[in-house]
Amino acid sequence: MDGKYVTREEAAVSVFDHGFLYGDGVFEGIRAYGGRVFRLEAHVRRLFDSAQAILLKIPMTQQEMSDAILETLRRNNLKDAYIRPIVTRGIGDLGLDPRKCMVASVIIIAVEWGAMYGDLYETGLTGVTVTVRRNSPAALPPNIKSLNYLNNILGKIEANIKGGDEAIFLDADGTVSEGSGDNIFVIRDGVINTPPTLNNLRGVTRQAVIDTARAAGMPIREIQLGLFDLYTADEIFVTGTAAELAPVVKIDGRIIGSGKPGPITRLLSKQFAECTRSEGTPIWP
Ligand code: PXG
Repeated sequence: MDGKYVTREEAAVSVFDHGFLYGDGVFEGIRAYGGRVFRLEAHVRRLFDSAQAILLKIPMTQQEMSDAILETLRRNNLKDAYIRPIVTRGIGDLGLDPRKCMVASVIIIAVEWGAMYGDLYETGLTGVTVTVRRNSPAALPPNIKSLNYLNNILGKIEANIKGGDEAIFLDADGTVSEGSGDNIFVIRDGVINTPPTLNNLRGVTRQAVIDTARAAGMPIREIQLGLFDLYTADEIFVTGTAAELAPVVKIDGRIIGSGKPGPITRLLSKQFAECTRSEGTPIWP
């Protein structure tokens, strides 16, 4: 926290921090696999891009941020971990004006972490499209990974109520956007489709899957999708740092393809696992 290493119990933020009061701040979610941090530079760059978009000055360089993340992992002796860098606007008063906050606060949380969905990687997730629409890019661009996740949480609550494992968001026009914490891919006739990133987060996992598919010569394209494309897909999967690559086998009661994780999803999943095992910045150089 702000350059000091503290225990879980000691780690506390002020009630006057604008991150707490208003969600005024940005964050990242990063994974380490077998002692290597997956796509560290891409995550740190996105953190700084998010900060730039909300006019938040991070009081360190990208290199210093990467070094601090690696040092946090070393101090906790973590090899397989989830890392949560957070930058808040810092301590201000009860007014909104960010000019009252003199210095941004930097927090890095690192915890041990395994797979998120357990058996669901084998059996597949149930997705539900939610009535709450993804934040409009004209209001709060989904590209900013901000501390204000209420839109995502409202979708997740709706999915929970409707008995789904993940919420699938549409935007105000009914165009497919993303999940509550992951990007979406839709396969039809051997072509892998994913929405362009105007109405969703530029996922690091999304990019890794695009890179892997292109390297393997698989047809992949960024294209706007609607509900019909979801319901008539051969395969669907979602991608995220936490979710990794998770098959979706049912959406709104419609069975997708065979109702089991499809062959392209399974192949990409295997290729992604190879990436996470072989790529990455070593924690101990
Ligand atoms: N979209 C949104 C809205 C996200 O929050 C992704 C896509 C995937 O991006 P990456 O770069 O991780 O491939 C995210 C990921 C969770 C959780 O509990 C997920 C995220 C953040 C916090 C929690 O699943 N972000």
